[in-house]
Amino acid sequence: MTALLTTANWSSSAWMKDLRTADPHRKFVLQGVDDYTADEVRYALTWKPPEGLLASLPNLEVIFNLGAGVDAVLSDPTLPDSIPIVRLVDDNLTERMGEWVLLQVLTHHRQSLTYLAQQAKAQWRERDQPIASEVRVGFLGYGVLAQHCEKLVRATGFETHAWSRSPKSADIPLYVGDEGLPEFLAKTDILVVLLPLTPDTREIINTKLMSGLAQDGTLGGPFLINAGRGGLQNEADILTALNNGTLKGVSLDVFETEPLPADSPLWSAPNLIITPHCSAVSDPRTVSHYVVNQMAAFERGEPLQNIVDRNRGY
Ligand code: NDP
Ligand code: OXD
Repeated sequence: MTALLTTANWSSSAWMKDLRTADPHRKFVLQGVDDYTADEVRYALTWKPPEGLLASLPNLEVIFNLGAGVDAVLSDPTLPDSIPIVRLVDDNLTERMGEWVLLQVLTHHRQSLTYLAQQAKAQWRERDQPIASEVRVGFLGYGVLAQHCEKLVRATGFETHAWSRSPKSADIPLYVGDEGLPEFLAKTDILVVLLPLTPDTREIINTKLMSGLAQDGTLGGPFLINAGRGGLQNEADILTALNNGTLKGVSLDVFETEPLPADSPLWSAPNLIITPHCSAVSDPRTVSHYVVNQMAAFERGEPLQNIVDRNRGY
């Protein structure tokens, strides 16, 4: 059963090689390069598929989204509504996100931007350093990625808590829904955003939310870290918050427009770290096995794993 690969700006040759190595018996075809007929395609392996592509495949049975976030695939107005969408859950991706989030938390906690600025001026000046257990790190979203990141941050000594859409058992304080948000924010010194982009979460990072963060913390003001999606944030509000002191520092891996335009004022904003949507990149070496194993299980009549709930949007 043929699997069609479409990877937007990723290196498709590496993906084709790893997929064919993971399952030498299956026919994999690359959209826009290989010859295939629309009728033969049973699986679409996609990252940001071109609008209309999935609707043009009459015998499509499963859509495998090659990333964890499915906002791009769900934004196609022609998306066939009866086909299951499987999203990516991959230990390698999760661990990479853990590294990035811990790095950003420690960077702000240990005042690295201040020390780098001092270094540029050959300035030897020790700053007061709060201890990690006095700093409260709050996770907006508490799914696969945030749960892993939270454990790492907690193991490093920080106090942690989280916010999610629905209640669940957790061994940290968990705040739920609109009612839980104000209290969650009021106890947060470093906010880590790992939400999916849905109609409910679009631009959730705005002036109102940032103003609700703790102002009484030992770091002297709150910090924001977003690796979820750029559409979660209002960038003008973030700039205002940095400039008027509502936020002390920010790390962003995702942006309203990607690549971030060269003339974006974010590039020169104070105390802002920018990374180019690279906190947790899908690696074909591990993701190929995830997809190949799921296709084989599906053909044995077993249930697919990590199916997207289209009503929730993630
Ligand atoms: P999950 O689906 O496992 O977790 C999503 C979490 O967000 C859940 O805790 C969910 O709540 C919560 N949530 C969703 N909607 C709401 C809402 N309206 N109010 C409150 N909480 C909400 O996703 P992952 O952890 O795997 O991934 C999260 C996101 O990270 C992805 O969607 C993607 O956008 C982004 N990502 C970014 C990467 C990068 O390189 N920058 C790489 C990979 C992912 P509940 O638990 O109640 O369902
Ligand atoms: C993802 C991403 O969603 O890389 O996996 O952004």
